[in-house]
Amino acid sequence: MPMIKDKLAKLDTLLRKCDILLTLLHDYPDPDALASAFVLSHLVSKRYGSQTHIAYGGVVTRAENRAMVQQLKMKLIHVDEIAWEHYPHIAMVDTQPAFNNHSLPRDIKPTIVIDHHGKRKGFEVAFFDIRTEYGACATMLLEYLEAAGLSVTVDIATAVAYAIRSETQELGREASASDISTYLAVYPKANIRKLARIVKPLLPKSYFVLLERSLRKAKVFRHLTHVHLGKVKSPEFVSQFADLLLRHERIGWSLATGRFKGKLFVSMRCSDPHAKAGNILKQIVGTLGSAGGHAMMAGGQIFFDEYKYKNWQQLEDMVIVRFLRKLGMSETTEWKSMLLRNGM
Ligand SMILES: [Mn+2]
Repeated sequence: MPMIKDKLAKLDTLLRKCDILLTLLHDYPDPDALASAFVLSHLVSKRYGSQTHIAYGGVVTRAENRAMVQQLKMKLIHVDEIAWEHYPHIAMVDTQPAFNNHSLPRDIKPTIVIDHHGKRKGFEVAFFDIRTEYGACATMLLEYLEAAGLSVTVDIATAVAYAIRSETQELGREASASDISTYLAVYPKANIRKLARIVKPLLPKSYFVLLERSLRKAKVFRHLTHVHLGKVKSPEFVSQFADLLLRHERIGWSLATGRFKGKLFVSMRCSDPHAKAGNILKQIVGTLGSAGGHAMMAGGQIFFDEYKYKNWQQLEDMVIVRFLRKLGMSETTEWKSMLLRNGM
């Protein structure tokens, strides 16, 4: 890995005298973001003797993600409690300054960006490593740890194993050869009991209530499905339901929306590895908000402007009309209830 050795040498020059590093995650951090920060913090504390803090915005609601934080005793600080000026160096993982899915103040510049999403122009940092061919950002971080000759602890192995599984849907979605070989390398070192508690956590009653309500609202047309979840307690549920609906055997595209804090969150999934879900959702959202993603998965947010839209439903309908148009379908499509239709 000559490239990674060069990158590590560059990190050395930047962080050799670093007393404290803050790693910032995207809001509502997912397992890939959590594991990436966990590995980076370990690397930096072992290699440079630095203190490390991890910050996030939003909340961690999803049962699996909460279990991950608890089982691996991850110490996280909410951005509301961060005094940014205390950190001479800030790293961002699984996101970038030009994205709007994180809580980095506009006047603060990070030193380090390590991500696997397509590079958005308009930011300059001393160190960046962006590899879009990687299914999980945590895979990239583990390569740094190995290049540094540091051992993979049980908790790191557990975190990375779960991150790769969850981010690539059990290695079935956009997993590269590096993701697979990393997963196979960390799995034997992971704490299998902890991993099981993370993969299959106990679920609160509210999860089942939401599941029932959401399935009732799910609509299908040919190989397409969508659901408007309405008001959600966390945007995490939107991506979770887009994933779930795509598992329907007759479905090739799924789209889920949820209303949260003045924004409509949209998640889109596709079963075709050659699709361009990220680009399609960017076009659907257009200038109304922001969106991004990969071939088979995409996410975005649209601000609900009360002067522009009659109500939330108008905005939700508009997203579906644009979704149909992008896939070359008629806008007058008769959506049917997923559960009530015979034979579905
Ligand atoms: Mn990721």
